[in-house]
Amino acid sequence: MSMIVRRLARAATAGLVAAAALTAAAHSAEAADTLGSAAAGQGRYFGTAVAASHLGEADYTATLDREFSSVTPENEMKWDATEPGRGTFTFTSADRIVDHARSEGMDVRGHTLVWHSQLPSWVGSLGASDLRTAMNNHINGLMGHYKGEIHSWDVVNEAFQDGGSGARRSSPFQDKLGDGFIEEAFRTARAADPAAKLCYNDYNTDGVNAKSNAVYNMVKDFKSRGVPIDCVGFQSHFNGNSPVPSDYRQNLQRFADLGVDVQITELDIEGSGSAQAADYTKVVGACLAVSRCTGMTVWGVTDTYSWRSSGTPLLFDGNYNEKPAYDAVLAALGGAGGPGEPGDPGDGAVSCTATYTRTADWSSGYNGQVTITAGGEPISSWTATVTLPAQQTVSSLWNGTPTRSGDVMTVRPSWNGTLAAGASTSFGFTVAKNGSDAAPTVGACTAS
Ligand code: 9MR
Repeated sequence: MSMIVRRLARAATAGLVAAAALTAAAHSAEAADTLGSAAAGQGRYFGTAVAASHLGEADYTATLDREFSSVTPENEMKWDATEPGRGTFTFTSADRIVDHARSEGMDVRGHTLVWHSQLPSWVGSLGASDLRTAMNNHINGLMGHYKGEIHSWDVVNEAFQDGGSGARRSSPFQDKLGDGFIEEAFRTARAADPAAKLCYNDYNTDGVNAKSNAVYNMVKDFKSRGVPIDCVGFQSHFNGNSPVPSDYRQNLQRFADLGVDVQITELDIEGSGSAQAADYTKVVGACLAVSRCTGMTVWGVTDTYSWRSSGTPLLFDGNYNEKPAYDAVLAALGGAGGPGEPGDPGDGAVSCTATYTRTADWSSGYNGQVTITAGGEPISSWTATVTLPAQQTVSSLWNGTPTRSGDVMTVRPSWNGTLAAGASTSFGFTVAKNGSDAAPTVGACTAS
């Protein structure tokens, strides 16, 4: 991709050029060959977390500048970094990132204004009235300093507990100001920079569960009462204990249906090779399937500097080589897929992912659909398994060839085995519930 097209791509995601013009430019020139330009072709940004301390490293900065259209300061905008003493603001490190991003035409996500962690001790020692003043002053201080320069702010981060309760997490803000602190923070933020998108950001909210239900109910309440909120961030830190949820796309969609944008804000997936690549394909596919999913951010440029570096969760290895996960993301974004650079690890490894949706539902039955998406290489066939709850029976299946063994249905292609890298097909089926409304389990997809 030419430098001009790349800059156009960045300008468009920054809102300076209409997305349609950008798409035309990117397509007419040549297939996008960077994450940022390929995402721009889909009307999305593709960002990364950045640490100011690495901006002097040539490989780090070259990779950052070439590939990404948005940056999130990994730690530099947090409270401990920006207001270490009450009313004393320091923006040196954050400014370094914002200045770099602006000089490269990248967007900036602001992370984060009100969070229980990385909070200087003086905040925790304030009484309720002073704490409220300090919270609003902090929001005004940061948003005022960067007014007009931040496309989205994580106004409140991680305010809900893990586990099944859906309760608020204990923090100085929650404990002293009560549930209303979130609403107050968003109202203050809207006034401080009306042009910035205001996001609530959290983790373990990526699928439908008690925690995401609690966030969902809060957003629904905010929308119904006119509390200003524009987006919800899904951090998306995945590993073996916390895999990409099968209902990821549905969860993003239900939030979008409330009338907010959704963003994937801190994506990393521990693993390697084609399995990691397939998971990344799934995440990108989920975002692209939700029209209000406006962009994705991975939580770092290289595995070496990841907060989970031993899990090698990112798209570039320690030598800034593109990993199979990189090829998969680029292909899923519609960029130049196919064979990677000579010596690119994992070249030629075929993979696919299978994601399940219930597309219709009535009292005695439902229709299910499984979408098969090829990974970073073209495939000529795929196999997916669907395990049904014991009572349920399948009355018909289309766009696939099933064989059944007990509760497990193995489905292979009918006419639709051949898929380009990153391309999708789907098969559907009708199920008689026979008293069980439970969802089937879709197993891993295998490709050849
Ligand atoms: O990646 C960040 C790491 O460098 C910091 O030490 C850590 C401290 O809390 O925060 C990490 O970023 C977190 C982000 O700000 C909020 N969501 C979870 C991220 C990973 O811990």
